[in-house]
Amino acid sequence: MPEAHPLSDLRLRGVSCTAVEVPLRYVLGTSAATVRAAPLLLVELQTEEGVTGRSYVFCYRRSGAKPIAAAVEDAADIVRGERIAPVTMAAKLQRRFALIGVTGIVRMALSAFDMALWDAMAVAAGVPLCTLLGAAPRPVRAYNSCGLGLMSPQAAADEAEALLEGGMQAVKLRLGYATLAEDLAVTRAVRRRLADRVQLMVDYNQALSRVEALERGRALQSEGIAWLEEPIRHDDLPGNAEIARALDLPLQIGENFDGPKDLLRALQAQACDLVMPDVARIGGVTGWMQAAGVAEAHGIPMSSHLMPEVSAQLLAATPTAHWLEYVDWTDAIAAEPMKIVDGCWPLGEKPGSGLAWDARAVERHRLQ
Ligand code: SMN
Ligand code: MG
Repeated sequence: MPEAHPLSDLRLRGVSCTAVEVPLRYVLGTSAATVRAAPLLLVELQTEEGVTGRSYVFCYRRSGAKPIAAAVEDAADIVRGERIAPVTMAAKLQRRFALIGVTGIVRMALSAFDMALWDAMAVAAGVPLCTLLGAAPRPVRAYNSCGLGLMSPQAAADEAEALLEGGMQAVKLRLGYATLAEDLAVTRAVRRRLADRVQLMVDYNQALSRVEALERGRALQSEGIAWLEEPIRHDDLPGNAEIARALDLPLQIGENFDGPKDLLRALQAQACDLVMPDVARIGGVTGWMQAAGVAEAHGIPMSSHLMPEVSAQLLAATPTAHWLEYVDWTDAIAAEPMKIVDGCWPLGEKPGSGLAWDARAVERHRLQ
């Protein structure tokens, strides 16, 4: 275990970014795109004291890696030499990036930088990130979000069953076929294959119009589903509010919230029953903790989106923690892939947010 350092004495030296593309064990065909390999940007932050902080973000497209890396390096240049202080640094960086706009790629870069800062602090303190945030490490309930893209009912049922390894108690199915009949056929095939105690979430990836969402949502209400995710455009708040009001199914949105204010606006508009921010869009650890306070104030359960390593740490410190979205994407480059135990992500006593890479695997999957 590395030596602990006083947090008052930790200064930013610099960052280095590495883009990789990791193959997915389960191909993920959503109504929006087919993901066969995931482009990730790995961020490594150095301090003057020799402590390293790590983070990564999913770039969605290969072309995202370079501009996100450029913005991470720009952010580090702005606060280089300063004492590591993520909240203070976030305020300064948001001012500096205000005119280009703290959204999209810039938001992802600042989130990645923030996560690496927090990781460095937790590593320096010799404690898991959740401990630094005031929470005791505990197992975090996870659903398996690998695979279960658009496919035949039989193939989906087979894949759903395979995804229960590790004692998983929930899986997520992508919907948004051409017809409601196909959505229903796949949902029923999967539901029939799973034991009653296994929860089934469904995700439309914003495929539907309001009218279609109401029709399909009503049809799905009696199919034993735990939540209906992103049936329509994520930013149509009145539309989402109408769907949330009309259906008994809990409406889940949040992976596209751009900063904590988007979460606040969605809850003020009563646009959903559940939220699932993405740590790389909500503003890193700093933005997540602000969002968690807003969710708690509204009594809304909060789940995560991708990046399960840091998300598990954050959910342990989230008052209304609901579900961790588990994906195995970093297994290909992890020094030690995480194993789900009894349906939970086990949070141990390892310092930081739990990221350590296998250097040779990173080299093998590196994007030029
Ligand atoms: C999703 C989004 C982006 C990439 C893969 C999967 C999906 C989810 O919406 O919720 O996991
Ligand atoms: Mg989704």
